Amino acid sequence: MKPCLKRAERKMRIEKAQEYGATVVFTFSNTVTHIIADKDIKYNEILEFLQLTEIPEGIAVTNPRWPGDCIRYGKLVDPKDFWYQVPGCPTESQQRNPLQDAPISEPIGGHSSLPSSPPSSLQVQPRPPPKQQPETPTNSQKDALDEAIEECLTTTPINIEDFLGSSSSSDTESSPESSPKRRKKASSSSSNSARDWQSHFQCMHKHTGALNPENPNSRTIQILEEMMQIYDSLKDQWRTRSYRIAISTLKSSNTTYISTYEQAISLPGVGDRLAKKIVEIVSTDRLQRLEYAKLDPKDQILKLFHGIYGVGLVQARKFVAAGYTTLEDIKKNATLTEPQRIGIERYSDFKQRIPREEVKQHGDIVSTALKTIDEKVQSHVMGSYRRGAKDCGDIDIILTKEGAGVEELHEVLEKLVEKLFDRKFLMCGLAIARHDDGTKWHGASRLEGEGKPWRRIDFLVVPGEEIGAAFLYFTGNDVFNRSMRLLASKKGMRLNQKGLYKDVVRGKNREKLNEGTLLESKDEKKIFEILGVPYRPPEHRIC
Ligand code: TTP
Ligand code: MG
Repeated sequence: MKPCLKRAERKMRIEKAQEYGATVVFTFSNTVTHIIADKDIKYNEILEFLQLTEIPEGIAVTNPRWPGDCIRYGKLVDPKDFWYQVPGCPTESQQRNPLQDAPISEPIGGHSSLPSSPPSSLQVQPRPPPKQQPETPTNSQKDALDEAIEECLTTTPINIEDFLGSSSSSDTESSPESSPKRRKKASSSSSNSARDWQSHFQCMHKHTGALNPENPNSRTIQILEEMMQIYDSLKDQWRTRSYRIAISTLKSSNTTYISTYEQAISLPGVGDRLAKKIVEIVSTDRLQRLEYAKLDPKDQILKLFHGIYGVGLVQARKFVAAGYTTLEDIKKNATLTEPQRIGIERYSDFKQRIPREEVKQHGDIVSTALKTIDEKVQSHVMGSYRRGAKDCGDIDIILTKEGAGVEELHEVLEKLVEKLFDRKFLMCGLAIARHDDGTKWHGASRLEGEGKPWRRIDFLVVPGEEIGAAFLYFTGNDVFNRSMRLLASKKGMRLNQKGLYKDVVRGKNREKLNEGTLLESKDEKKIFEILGVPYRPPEHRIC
């Protein structure tokens, strides 16, 4: 079933959907979650074309207005709303969807193998509201920026199209010059309105990441976060994004207990489905969709395989499609690269979170070894460790030296790796990526002692001049990074792990025609300053 991409509008829609994280497939399978038909196609023609007698439950069939509205409203609007229906589509009561009355409906990762009816134990008694919080926080708790953010969050719906659009990168960023509409907007902005639009960005918010037990919505946030993690692990960027926005909104509105549909739907970034889910959580103290997801064997297997080092989602899906159900199956039957083989052997080691204290010990071993190679080379533990996490997924270490370029640091890295293998700290190398702008080395390390687990460790070589931009990038988290880059882009600048630039000239398709002029790369705080963002210490960069 080769798609006809001759129609320009269809081609454009496909590209746009991919830009926003959709995976477009040209053969029908159980990984499909949405079928988007051209506007002149009827429901029975779709069935005929797909050679089906009915559309399997859990798959939404829509007209092209649906993806457009998802982008316009910055969330997944309900594909069952009548204006998205394809002509001839059976009405809800005609559809045999046993889940339709339950407040859940989204399939995860395209699987529709959900239990066929909601558990009989579903309770509908609303959970009693937690201890009431004072309606307004004291002024001393907020600064002017927080107030602007709060005002913006409660009065202005987040319209993703305002800051996403014809994208320039995988992060779907765009700059003010990317569309006439946006150009006009930017040029007519007063400083106040500039502040307003800036406050939509995650990087303008103070985030501690820790769940505030005082927040009356903390249970709702906790369950939504679990659900988001599942979507995230399945690389479902759309749903992950809308959950993230909703969670961020709930974290900000920490004085009101959100318990009704009306309250939930009035929150910025919360649409019909999420509002229903919030009500379900408040009413039943749990989310059925989350429980199904945890039970669904196919989701579990996909997650298991996707967790292997070196196995991406496409490969993981292939393993599932080949009928493998265990790591042992893959090990015995699949053709694997050496890193993937190690990824399986050390699966449980690599999956364990690493206690902060242990990350520090690994970091200390590296810095001690470095001193014997070149006293002036420094190592810094980055990622979640720098953000103050109590445990980390891996150990990210930057190697840098004042005045040194990549070539000099490459040599240091080579010697370091050799030394650390010799002293049996490094257990294996998994990948190495050498670029002109730096080198990444992936491997595993282990502390001395019986039965100590292997830990994933990454070395990143960063020239001394670029350390500020690298600190910013490798501290993360990734959403914070995207927000910062997006903000830079809105201001006509460009931010990457090497620096902040201005005057980047872009071509017709947003391709970069020059590198631009470097504004700052060495000093992390100056980058915040130039962007007009209040400096956020690493522990406040969790979105
Ligand atoms: P990671 O080690 O993947 O993430 P982390 O250290 O924040 O979390 P974990 O404890 O699970 O290891 O990446 C390190 C930083 O690199 C991350 O904080 C931000 C940046 N980064 C991105 O900006 N985008 C990405 O896609 C990745 C993988 C990393
Ligand atoms: Mg990390």
